[in-house]
Amino acid sequence: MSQAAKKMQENQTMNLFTSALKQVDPAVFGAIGHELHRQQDYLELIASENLTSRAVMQAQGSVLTNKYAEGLPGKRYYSGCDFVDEIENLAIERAKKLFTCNFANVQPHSGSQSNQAVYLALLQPGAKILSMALDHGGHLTHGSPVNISGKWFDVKQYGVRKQDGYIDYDMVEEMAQQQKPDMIVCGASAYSRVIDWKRFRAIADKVDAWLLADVAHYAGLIAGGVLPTPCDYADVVTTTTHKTLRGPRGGMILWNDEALSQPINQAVFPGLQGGPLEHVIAGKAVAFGLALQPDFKIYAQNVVKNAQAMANALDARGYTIVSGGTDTHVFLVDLRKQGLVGLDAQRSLYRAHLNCNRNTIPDDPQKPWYTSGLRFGSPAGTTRGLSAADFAQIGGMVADVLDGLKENGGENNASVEDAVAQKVKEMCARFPIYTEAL
Ligand code: DSN
Repeated sequence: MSQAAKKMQENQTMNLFTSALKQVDPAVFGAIGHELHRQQDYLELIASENLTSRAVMQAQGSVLTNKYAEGLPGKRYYSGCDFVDEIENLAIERAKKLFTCNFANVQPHSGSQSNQAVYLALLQPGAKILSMALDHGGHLTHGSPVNISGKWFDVKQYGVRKQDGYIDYDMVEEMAQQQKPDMIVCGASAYSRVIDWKRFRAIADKVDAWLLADVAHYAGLIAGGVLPTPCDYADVVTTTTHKTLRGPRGGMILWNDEALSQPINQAVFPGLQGGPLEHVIAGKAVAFGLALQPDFKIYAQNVVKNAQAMANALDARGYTIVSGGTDTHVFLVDLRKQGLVGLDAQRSLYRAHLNCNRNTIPDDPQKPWYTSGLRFGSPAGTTRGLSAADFAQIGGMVADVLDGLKENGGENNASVEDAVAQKVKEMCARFPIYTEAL
């Protein structure tokens, strides 16, 4: 090898292990920096998002990203797994403690894959599922026709009562008796009320169905003790780890009956996934450790108080809250009275630095791309340190923007949006987040 080639190889090796992203890839580094500024200057009101800890992000950005570890701790298909075993065992033990259950699989890459793994473990193709309809607050993976769950299973769906927006348990029971499903799925992504897990168990028992509770949205509130746990009632519980639980993006499966361990673990791997993301699992371990601290209980309580304060403020300004309010971190605004479309409202709020997502409301006359509703949530703002009084003020600012949009017939109202954006930026500056993106 020539001296020049040797030198080049040395440089590359040195660069690979020591050079920072800023030098290696200024384009990606720059975009990450812009995202940091966006998170600093916008109020995050998307109910499924949160601001995870720097510690979680450090664990995710670690050397663990290099390791293959198919299998489970102590039983891997690759060698060199001592330390990832230690980390994955920490995640499992902390998850079990946090949710008071006997078994946990922390390998699912997402909530969606957690649900797929449970279907694979417990059902055959063509099996019958009874679940909550997407436009009533359910989730795509609960049997939507556009999702694999809706394509591979025979799905019937329950919803909320027209008169009050609460889950219609009598309807669930009647449908279960008629349909005799193999599995009932409960849990939701846009439902703001306490879910009666015990009633779901009773219904599932009447028809001898599996009960799956998907608590992706509620996990942090359950861990924080402000919502009841389904672990005592459901055969299997699935969740994400990045929403109210405030960890890295990922999924997890929990259960109590040892007889389910083999089918569930084998469904995750090799049934569905390959190598687990051990760097993300390390982030999960860190997040679960933080959620076991006493102050996480205060956080969970504040999340609910803050969502309620914001929903009340919007209600006081004449906006319809689906089901009349919230017991959780999330609520839906029905925009039909104002004649607004969710897409226009979402865009207008974003110009005012208020970030939320448009969402279908029960029996929405609009298509899912447009919608007649907006979904708001308090997890990220509460992490930032905002109080109920701040959230009441945010509710007022949202109402200002929506009123402005209505006055302009659903078109931009730049003067209102700009004025609110200024106030939001001031509020964000009072509650700083990360100072560095990496
Ligand atoms: N995308 C998540 C949510 O916003 O609720 C669910 O998949």
